[in-house]
Amino acid sequence: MAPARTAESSDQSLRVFFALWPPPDVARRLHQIGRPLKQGPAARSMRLDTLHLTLAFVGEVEAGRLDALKAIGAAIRLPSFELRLDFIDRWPHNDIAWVGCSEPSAVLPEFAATLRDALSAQGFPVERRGFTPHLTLLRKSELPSARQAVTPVVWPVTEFVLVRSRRMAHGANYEVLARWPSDPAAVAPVR
Ligand code: 2AM
Repeated sequence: MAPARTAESSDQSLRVFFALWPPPDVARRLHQIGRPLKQGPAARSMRLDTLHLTLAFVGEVEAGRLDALKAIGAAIRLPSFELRLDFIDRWPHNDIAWVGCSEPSAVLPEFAATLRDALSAQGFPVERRGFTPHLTLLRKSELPSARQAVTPVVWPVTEFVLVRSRRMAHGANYEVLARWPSDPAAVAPVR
């Protein structure tokens, strides 16, 4: 008989990414923005508990490499900062409706770049396409592809997380594997 495999045996592969996860009150306000936007028969709202802003999508990794990912997260300091999400838009290439910042803080792209460099240096595949900070509200949306201002939602960012994604029949299910608090004293990403 083949040896039993535990849920996290080292040859198991996991789909993972680094993200900012909104606190419950921010998630609720963002979810409320998405609700009236559900245009089109196939449009699907992201569930309240799944809202996030991706910093670096890593993709499938061997479970045995999780410690290396956690070491990367632990070695980078995220400055504390505020995100002011104030418009919605839709990308025609993938039909997602998302919320973004018209005046993005420089911290976010700098931090995402630092994270991606660290991942790359450890041999993890990272997407090199430009980083557009966005938080997906709807998939398969038929919202017009034109920016629309929304009542700003201010998100005090106090941590970043490593997340596992499992694809289920009803959509993705996310599990936070590790979290790192931001550093109020840091002014730029430090590695
Ligand atoms: P999205 O919100 O723009 O779809 C988990 O899949 C998260 O990683 C999603 O939030 C998704 O962003 C993001 N992501 C970035 N690149 C991805 C890729 N190549 N495949 C799947 N998800 C990706």
